[in-house]
Amino acid sequence: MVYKRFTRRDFLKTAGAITAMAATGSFPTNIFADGKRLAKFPEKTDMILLTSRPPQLETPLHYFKEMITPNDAVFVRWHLANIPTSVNVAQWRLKVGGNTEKQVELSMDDLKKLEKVSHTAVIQCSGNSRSFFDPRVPGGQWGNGAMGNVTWAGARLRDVLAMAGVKAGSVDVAFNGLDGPPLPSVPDFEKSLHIDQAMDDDIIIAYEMNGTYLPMLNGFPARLVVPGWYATYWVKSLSDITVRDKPFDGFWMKSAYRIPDNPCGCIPPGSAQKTSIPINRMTTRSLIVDPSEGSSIAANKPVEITGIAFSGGYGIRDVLISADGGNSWKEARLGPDKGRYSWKQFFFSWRPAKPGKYTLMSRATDNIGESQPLDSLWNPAGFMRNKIEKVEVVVK
Ligand SMILES: Nc1nc2c(c(=O)[nH]1)N[C@H]1C(S)=C(S)[C@@H](COP(=O)(O)O)O[C@H]1N2
Ligand SMILES: [Mo]
Repeated sequence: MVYKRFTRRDFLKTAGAITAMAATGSFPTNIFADGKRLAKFPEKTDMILLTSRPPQLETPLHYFKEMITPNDAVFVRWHLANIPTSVNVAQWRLKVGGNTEKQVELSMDDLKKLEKVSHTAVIQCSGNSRSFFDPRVPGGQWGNGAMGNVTWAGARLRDVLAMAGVKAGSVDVAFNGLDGPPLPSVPDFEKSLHIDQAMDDDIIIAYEMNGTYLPMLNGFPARLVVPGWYATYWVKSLSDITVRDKPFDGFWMKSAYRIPDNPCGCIPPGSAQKTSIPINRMTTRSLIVDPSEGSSIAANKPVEITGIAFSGGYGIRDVLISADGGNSWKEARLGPDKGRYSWKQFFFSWRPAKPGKYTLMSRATDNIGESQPLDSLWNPAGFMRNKIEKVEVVVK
Protein backbone atom coordinates (compact mmCIF):
# COMPACT_ATOMS: atom_id res chain seq x y z
CA MET A 1 0.00 0.00 0.00
CA VAL A 2 1.37 3.41 -0.91
CA TYR A 3 0.59 6.49 1.12
CA LYS A 4 1.08 10.11 0.35
CA ARG A 5 0.48 13.04 2.64
CA PHE A 6 -3.24 13.42 2.84
CA THR A 7 -4.95 16.75 2.54
CA ARG A 8 -8.06 17.74 4.34
CA ARG A 9 -10.15 16.84 1.31
CA ASP A 10 -8.91 13.28 1.63
CA PHE A 11 -10.19 12.79 5.15
CA LEU A 12 -13.21 10.82 4.08
CA LYS A 13 -11.07 8.50 2.01
CA THR A 14 -8.39 8.03 4.67
CA ALA A 15 -11.00 7.64 7.36
CA GLY A 16 -11.95 4.23 6.10
CA ALA A 17 -8.31 3.38 5.68
CA ILE A 18 -7.52 3.61 9.40
CA THR A 19 -10.40 1.40 10.48
CA ALA A 20 -10.00 -1.03 7.61
CA MET A 21 -6.30 -1.45 8.31
CA ALA A 22 -6.99 -1.84 11.99
CA ALA A 23 -9.62 -4.49 11.38
CA THR A 24 -7.50 -6.58 9.02
CA GLY A 25 -4.23 -5.95 10.78
CA SER A 26 -2.72 -5.10 7.41
CA PHE A 27 -0.66 -2.07 8.29
CA PRO A 28 2.14 -1.14 5.97
CA THR A 29 4.95 -1.90 8.38
CA ASN A 30 8.67 -2.34 7.96
CA ILE A 31 10.98 -4.07 10.38
CA PHE A 32 14.09 -1.99 10.77
CA ALA A 33 17.52 -3.20 11.80
CA ASP A 34 17.02 -2.07 15.40
CA GLY A 35 13.87 -4.17 15.65
CA LYS A 36 11.48 -1.25 15.65
CA ARG A 37 8.43 -1.55 13.47
CA LEU A 38 7.64 1.51 11.41
CA ALA A 39 4.14 2.22 10.13
CA LYS A 40 2.62 4.87 7.94
CA PHE A 41 -0.83 6.09 8.97
CA PRO A 42 -2.91 8.68 7.09
CA GLU A 43 -1.31 12.14 7.23
CA LYS A 44 1.67 10.77 9.17
CA THR A 45 5.19 9.90 8.13
CA ASP A 46 6.94 6.63 9.00
CA MET A 47 6.43 6.28 12.75
CA ILE A 48 7.47 3.69 15.32
CA LEU A 49 4.42 1.47 15.85
CA LEU A 50 3.49 0.60 19.46
CA THR A 51 -0.12 -0.42 18.88
CA SER A 52 -2.43 0.00 15.93
CA ARG A 53 -5.82 -0.08 17.63
CA PRO A 54 -5.95 2.38 19.25
CA PRO A 55 -3.07 4.00 17.37
CA GLN A 56 0.07 4.66 19.41
CA LEU A 57 2.83 5.95 17.16
CA GLU A 58 6.21 7.19 18.33
CA THR A 59 8.38 9.83 16.68
CA PRO A 60 11.79 8.60 15.45
CA LEU A 61 14.50 10.40 17.44
CA HIS A 62 16.19 12.14 14.51
CA TYR A 63 13.22 14.53 14.19
CA PHE A 64 14.36 16.13 17.45
CA LYS A 65 17.37 17.60 15.68
CA GLU A 66 14.90 20.27 14.57
CA MET A 67 13.43 23.05 16.67
CA ILE A 68 9.89 22.35 15.47
CA THR A 69 8.45 18.86 15.00
CA PRO A 70 6.60 18.63 11.67
CA ASN A 71 2.91 17.73 11.95
CA ASP A 72 3.32 14.43 10.16
CA ALA A 73 6.01 13.35 12.66
CA VAL A 74 4.27 14.34 15.92
CA PHE A 75 3.59 11.24 18.05
CA VAL A 76 0.08 9.80 18.30
CA ARG A 77 -1.64 8.39 21.34
CA TRP A 78 -5.30 7.40 21.72
CA HIS A 79 -6.79 5.36 24.56
CA LEU A 80 -9.99 4.10 23.00
CA ALA A 81 -10.42 2.14 19.82
CA ASN A 82 -13.32 4.26 18.54
CA ILE A 83 -11.44 7.26 17.27
CA PRO A 84 -12.83 9.89 14.92
CA THR A 85 -11.75 9.14 11.36
CA SER A 86 -13.64 11.91 9.60
CA VAL A 87 -15.05 15.20 10.81
CA ASN A 88 -17.19 17.51 8.75
CA VAL A 89 -16.00 20.88 10.03
CA ALA A 90 -19.12 22.65 8.79
CA GLN A 91 -21.20 20.50 11.12
CA TRP A 92 -18.75 20.22 14.02
CA ARG A 93 -19.79 22.08 17.16
CA LEU A 94 -18.06 22.68 20.47
CA LYS A 95 -20.70 22.45 23.20
CA VAL A 96 -20.02 24.49 26.32
CA GLY A 97 -22.35 24.19 29.29
CA GLY A 98 -22.93 22.84 32.77
CA ASN A 99 -22.72 25.38 35.57
CA THR A 100 -22.92 28.30 33.14
CA GLU A 101 -25.33 31.17 32.41
CA LYS A 102 -26.22 29.51 29.13
CA GLN A 103 -25.39 26.50 27.00
CA VAL A 104 -23.57 27.45 23.79
CA GLU A 105 -22.59 25.54 20.68
CA LEU A 106 -19.65 27.11 18.88
CA SER A 107 -18.89 26.49 15.23
CA MET A 108 -15.35 26.64 13.88
CA ASP A 109 -16.18 30.13 12.55
CA ASP A 110 -17.29 31.22 16.04
CA LEU A 111 -14.01 29.91 17.46
CA LYS A 112 -12.00 31.72 14.82
CA LYS A 113 -13.76 35.02 15.60
CA LEU A 114 -12.20 35.00 19.08
CA GLU A 115 -8.71 36.47 19.50
CA LYS A 116 -6.16 34.09 18.01
CA VAL A 117 -3.23 33.31 20.28
CA SER A 118 -0.21 31.15 19.62
CA HIS A 119 2.35 29.31 21.76
CA THR A 120 5.25 27.12 20.81
CA ALA A 121 4.93 24.37 23.39
CA VAL A 122 6.26 20.89 24.05
CA ILE A 123 3.62 18.17 23.90
CA GLN A 124 4.74 15.19 25.93
CA CYS A 125 2.95 12.03 27.04
CA SER A 126 3.15 11.34 30.79
CA GLY A 127 4.58 7.94 29.92
CA ASN A 128 7.27 9.17 27.52
CA SER A 129 10.41 7.00 27.99
CA ARG A 130 8.46 4.46 30.07
CA SER A 131 10.30 1.54 28.45
CA PHE A 132 13.45 2.58 30.34
CA PHE A 133 11.84 2.13 33.77
CA ASP A 134 13.60 -0.37 36.00
CA PRO A 135 11.85 -2.38 37.35
CA ARG A 136 9.70 -2.32 34.22
CA VAL A 137 6.11 -1.14 34.44
CA PRO A 138 3.04 -1.95 32.34
CA GLY A 139 1.71 0.54 29.80
CA GLY A 140 2.79 1.75 26.36
CA GLN A 141 6.49 0.94 26.07
CA TRP A 142 7.56 4.32 24.71
CA GLY A 143 11.15 5.18 23.95
CA ASN A 144 11.95 8.90 24.04
CA GLY A 145 9.69 9.75 21.10
CA ALA A 146 6.35 10.44 22.80
CA MET A 147 7.03 14.17 22.62
CA GLY A 148 7.38 17.01 20.15
CA ASN A 149 7.66 20.79 19.92
CA VAL A 150 4.86 22.47 18.03
CA THR A 151 3.55 25.98 17.40
CA TRP A 152 -0.11 25.83 18.40
CA ALA A 153 -2.70 28.48 17.59
CA GLY A 154 -6.32 28.91 18.51
CA ALA A 155 -8.73 30.62 20.90
CA ARG A 156 -8.18 31.04 24.62
CA LEU A 157 -10.13 28.55 26.73
CA ARG A 158 -11.15 31.40 29.06
CA ASP A 159 -12.64 33.36 26.16
CA VAL A 160 -14.67 30.31 25.17
CA LEU A 161 -15.83 29.81 28.76
CA ALA A 162 -16.79 33.50 28.94
CA MET A 163 -19.18 32.99 26.03
CA ALA A 164 -21.16 30.56 28.18
CA GLY A 165 -20.64 32.59 31.38
CA VAL A 166 -19.12 30.59 34.23
CA LYS A 167 -21.37 30.74 37.29
CA ALA A 168 -20.20 31.23 40.87
CA GLY A 169 -19.50 28.01 42.74
CA SER A 170 -17.79 26.29 39.80
CA VAL A 171 -14.95 23.97 40.81
CA ASP A 172 -13.85 21.94 37.77
CA VAL A 173 -14.07 22.09 33.99
CA ALA A 174 -14.33 18.75 32.16
CA PHE A 175 -13.31 18.08 28.56
CA ASN A 176 -14.54 15.37 26.23
CA GLY A 177 -13.66 14.51 22.64
CA LEU A 178 -15.23 12.70 19.70
CA ASP A 179 -13.60 9.36 20.54
CA GLY A 180 -15.57 6.81 22.47
CA PRO A 181 -15.23 3.47 24.21
CA PRO A 182 -15.66 0.33 22.12
CA LEU A 183 -17.74 -1.23 24.93
CA PRO A 184 -20.01 0.45 27.49
CA SER A 185 -17.87 -1.04 30.27
CA VAL A 186 -14.84 1.01 29.17
CA PRO A 187 -14.84 4.53 30.62
CA ASP A 188 -14.93 7.39 28.08
CA PHE A 189 -11.75 9.49 27.88
CA GLU A 190 -12.66 12.67 29.72
CA LYS A 191 -10.27 14.95 31.62
CA SER A 192 -10.71 17.94 33.89
CA LEU A 193 -8.89 21.03 35.11
CA HIS A 194 -9.58 22.96 38.30
CA ILE A 195 -11.60 26.10 37.48
CA ASP A 196 -8.73 28.41 38.59
CA GLN A 197 -6.35 26.71 36.21
CA ALA A 198 -8.87 26.64 33.38
CA MET A 199 -8.84 30.46 33.53
CA ASP A 200 -5.09 30.54 32.80
CA ASP A 201 -4.42 32.91 29.90
CA ASP A 202 -2.17 30.46 28.08
CA ILE A 203 -4.53 27.49 27.73
CA ILE A 204 -5.91 27.40 24.21
CA ILE A 205 -8.32 25.45 22.08
CA ALA A 206 -6.00 24.96 19.15
CA TYR A 207 -7.25 24.61 15.59
CA GLU A 208 -3.79 25.06 14.11
CA MET A 209 -0.53 23.14 14.42
CA ASN A 210 2.52 24.77 12.84
CA GLY A 211 0.36 27.10 10.76
CA THR A 212 -2.01 24.53 9.31
CA TYR A 213 -4.92 22.32 10.40
CA LEU A 214 -4.37 19.47 12.86
CA PRO A 215 -3.85 15.97 11.46
CA MET A 216 -6.89 13.80 12.19
CA LEU A 217 -4.81 11.60 14.51
CA ASN A 218 -3.61 14.63 16.50
CA GLY A 219 -7.11 15.86 17.28
CA PHE A 220 -8.67 17.48 14.22
CA PRO A 221 -10.49 19.85 14.14
CA ALA A 222 -9.55 21.34 17.55
CA ARG A 223 -7.86 20.22 20.75
CA LEU A 224 -7.06 21.57 24.17
CA VAL A 225 -3.46 22.76 24.65
CA VAL A 226 -2.33 23.12 28.27
CA PRO A 227 1.23 24.44 27.90
CA GLY A 228 3.67 23.11 30.49
CA TRP A 229 1.37 20.23 31.50
CA TYR A 230 1.51 16.61 30.38
CA ALA A 231 -0.45 15.87 27.22
CA THR A 232 -3.05 13.72 28.96
CA TYR A 233 -4.97 16.99 29.54
CA TRP A 234 -4.68 18.06 25.90
CA VAL A 235 -8.02 16.52 24.91
CA LYS A 236 -8.19 15.90 21.16
CA SER A 237 -11.10 16.33 18.75
CA LEU A 238 -12.75 18.36 21.48
CA SER A 239 -16.55 18.28 21.46
CA ASP A 240 -17.79 19.07 24.98
CA ILE A 241 -16.72 21.37 27.77
CA THR A 242 -18.67 21.02 31.01
CA VAL A 243 -18.30 23.45 33.89
CA ARG A 244 -18.99 21.66 37.15
CA ASP A 245 -20.11 22.76 40.60
CA LYS A 246 -18.85 19.43 41.98
CA PRO A 247 -15.41 17.89 41.57
CA PHE A 248 -15.05 15.79 38.42
CA ASP A 249 -14.46 12.15 39.30
CA GLY A 250 -14.22 10.36 35.95
CA PHE A 251 -11.96 7.31 35.65
CA TRP A 252 -9.13 9.13 33.81
CA MET A 253 -8.79 11.62 36.68
CA LYS A 254 -9.75 9.53 39.69
CA SER A 255 -8.04 6.24 38.85
CA ALA A 256 -5.61 6.79 35.97
CA TYR A 257 -2.87 9.34 35.34
CA ARG A 258 -2.04 9.69 39.01
CA ILE A 259 1.36 10.11 40.65
CA PRO A 260 2.57 9.62 44.23
CA ASP A 261 1.55 12.58 46.37
CA ASN A 262 5.02 13.87 47.27
CA PRO A 263 7.46 16.41 45.82
CA CYS A 264 9.28 13.93 43.54
CA GLY A 265 6.20 12.01 42.42
CA CYS A 266 8.22 8.93 43.15
CA ILE A 267 8.35 5.95 45.52
CA PRO A 268 10.93 3.19 46.14
CA PRO A 269 11.25 1.08 42.96
CA GLY A 270 8.78 -1.78 42.91
CA SER A 271 6.67 -0.53 45.83
CA ALA A 272 2.97 0.37 45.77
CA GLN A 273 1.59 3.89 45.60
CA LYS A 274 -0.41 4.80 48.72
CA THR A 275 -1.68 8.35 48.30
CA SER A 276 -1.81 9.89 44.87
CA ILE A 277 -2.73 13.07 43.00
CA PRO A 278 -3.49 13.70 39.32
CA ILE A 279 -0.35 14.16 37.23
CA ASN A 280 0.14 17.80 36.29
CA ARG A 281 3.13 19.96 35.29
CA MET A 282 6.03 18.43 33.38
CA THR A 283 9.40 17.98 35.02
CA THR A 284 12.60 19.42 33.56
CA ARG A 285 14.47 17.20 31.15
CA SER A 286 16.99 17.16 28.34
CA LEU A 287 18.09 14.70 25.71
CA ILE A 288 21.17 14.35 23.56
CA VAL A 289 20.00 13.72 20.00
CA ASP A 290 23.33 13.76 18.21
CA PRO A 291 25.61 11.81 18.33
CA SER A 292 23.23 8.92 18.81
CA GLU A 293 23.71 5.91 21.09
CA GLY A 294 26.44 3.58 19.86
CA SER A 295 27.84 5.85 17.14
CA SER A 296 31.52 5.89 16.35
CA ILE A 297 33.39 9.15 16.26
CA ALA A 298 36.79 10.06 14.86
CA ALA A 299 39.48 10.97 17.41
CA ASN A 300 40.87 14.50 17.34
CA LYS A 301 38.12 15.90 15.17
CA PRO A 302 35.52 18.30 16.56
CA VAL A 303 32.04 16.85 16.95
CA GLU A 304 28.97 18.86 17.91
CA ILE A 305 26.91 17.38 20.75
CA THR A 306 23.35 18.61 20.20
CA GLY A 307 20.00 18.05 21.81
CA ILE A 308 16.92 19.57 23.36
CA ALA A 309 15.87 20.73 26.82
CA PHE A 310 12.52 21.82 28.27
CA SER A 311 10.61 22.21 31.52
CA GLY A 312 7.10 22.51 32.85
CA GLY A 313 6.69 25.99 31.43
CA TYR A 314 9.50 28.00 33.02
CA GLY A 315 12.01 28.07 30.17
CA ILE A 316 15.53 26.65 30.28
CA ARG A 317 18.31 28.53 32.10
CA ASP A 318 21.27 26.33 31.24
CA VAL A 319 22.35 22.92 30.00
CA LEU A 320 25.55 21.27 31.21
CA ILE A 321 27.35 18.60 29.24
CA SER A 322 29.62 15.84 30.46
CA ALA A 323 31.70 13.73 28.09
CA ASP A 324 33.29 11.67 30.87
CA GLY A 325 30.36 9.93 32.51
CA GLY A 326 29.54 12.77 34.88
CA ASN A 327 32.99 13.57 36.33
CA SER A 328 33.20 17.03 34.80
CA TRP A 329 30.54 19.32 33.36
CA LYS A 330 30.68 22.29 30.97
CA GLU A 331 27.99 24.68 29.82
CA ALA A 332 26.43 24.19 26.39
CA ARG A 333 25.42 27.00 24.04
CA LEU A 334 21.65 27.42 23.81
CA GLY A 335 19.67 27.95 20.61
CA PRO A 336 16.88 30.46 19.92
CA ASP A 337 14.28 31.22 22.60
CA LYS A 338 10.74 30.46 21.41
CA GLY A 339 9.14 31.14 24.75
CA ARG A 340 8.96 29.37 28.09
CA TYR A 341 6.85 26.43 26.88
CA SER A 342 9.09 25.57 23.94
CA TRP A 343 12.12 23.38 24.07
CA LYS A 344 15.54 24.91 23.54
CA GLN A 345 18.23 23.34 21.46
CA PHE A 346 21.70 23.01 22.93
CA PHE A 347 25.08 22.72 21.23
CA PHE A 348 28.45 21.72 22.61
CA SER A 349 31.64 21.38 20.63
CA TRP A 350 33.65 18.35 21.73
CA ARG A 351 37.01 17.09 20.54
CA PRO A 352 37.87 13.70 22.01
CA ALA A 353 41.66 13.26 22.03
CA LYS A 354 41.97 9.52 22.71
CA PRO A 355 40.20 6.49 21.26
CA GLY A 356 37.94 4.59 23.64
CA LYS A 357 34.43 4.42 25.04
CA TYR A 358 32.84 7.68 26.21
CA THR A 359 29.63 8.39 28.13
CA LEU A 360 27.90 11.63 27.13
CA MET A 361 25.36 13.25 29.47
CA SER A 362 23.27 16.42 29.50
CA ARG A 363 21.70 18.14 32.47
CA ALA A 364 19.18 20.99 32.10
CA THR A 365 18.05 23.49 34.74
CA ASP A 366 14.99 25.67 34.26
CA ASN A 367 14.44 29.28 35.32
CA ILE A 368 13.06 28.33 38.74
CA GLY A 369 16.03 26.08 39.45
CA GLU A 370 14.37 22.72 38.76
CA SER A 371 16.84 20.25 37.29
CA GLN A 372 17.25 16.56 36.55
CA PRO A 373 18.17 13.75 38.95
CA LEU A 374 21.16 11.48 38.36
CA ASP A 375 19.15 8.41 39.35
CA SER A 376 15.72 7.65 37.97
CA LEU A 377 12.65 8.52 39.99
CA TRP A 378 10.36 5.49 39.99
CA ASN A 379 6.57 5.31 40.10
CA PRO A 380 4.26 2.40 39.23
CA ALA A 381 2.72 4.01 36.13
CA GLY A 382 6.06 4.91 34.54
CA PHE A 383 5.40 8.64 34.42
CA MET A 384 7.62 11.74 34.35
CA ARG A 385 10.94 10.15 33.52
CA ASN A 386 13.53 12.91 33.59
CA LYS A 387 16.78 11.42 34.84
CA ILE A 388 20.04 12.49 33.25
CA GLU A 389 20.35 10.09 30.33
CA LYS A 390 23.58 8.48 29.14
CA VAL A 391 24.67 8.18 25.52
CA GLU A 392 27.56 5.76 24.95
CA VAL A 393 29.77 6.45 21.96
CA VAL A 394 33.03 4.96 20.67
CA VAL A 395 35.94 7.14 19.61
CA LYS A 396 38.21 5.52 17.04
N1 LIG B 1 -9.89 12.71 22.86
C1 LIG B 1 -8.72 12.26 23.34
N2 LIG B 1 -7.77 13.15 23.65
C2 LIG B 1 -6.58 12.74 24.13
C3 LIG B 1 -6.30 11.37 24.35
C4 LIG B 1 -7.32 10.44 24.02
O1 LIG B 1 -7.18 9.21 24.18
N3 LIG B 1 -8.52 10.92 23.52
N4 LIG B 1 -5.09 10.98 24.89
C5 LIG B 1 -4.32 12.00 25.61
C6 LIG B 1 -2.94 11.62 25.85
S1 LIG B 1 -2.63 10.61 27.17
C7 LIG B 1 -1.90 12.09 25.10
S2 LIG B 1 -0.29 11.66 25.43
C8 LIG B 1 -2.15 13.04 23.99
C9 LIG B 1 -1.48 12.59 22.71
O2 LIG B 1 -1.65 13.58 21.74
P1 LIG B 1 -1.15 13.31 20.25
O3 LIG B 1 -1.79 12.03 19.81
O4 LIG B 1 -1.55 14.49 19.43
O5 LIG B 1 0.35 13.19 20.33
O6 LIG B 1 -3.53 13.22 23.72
C10 LIG B 1 -4.34 13.33 24.86
N5 LIG B 1 -5.66 13.68 24.44
MO1 LIG C 1 -0.29 10.22 27.36
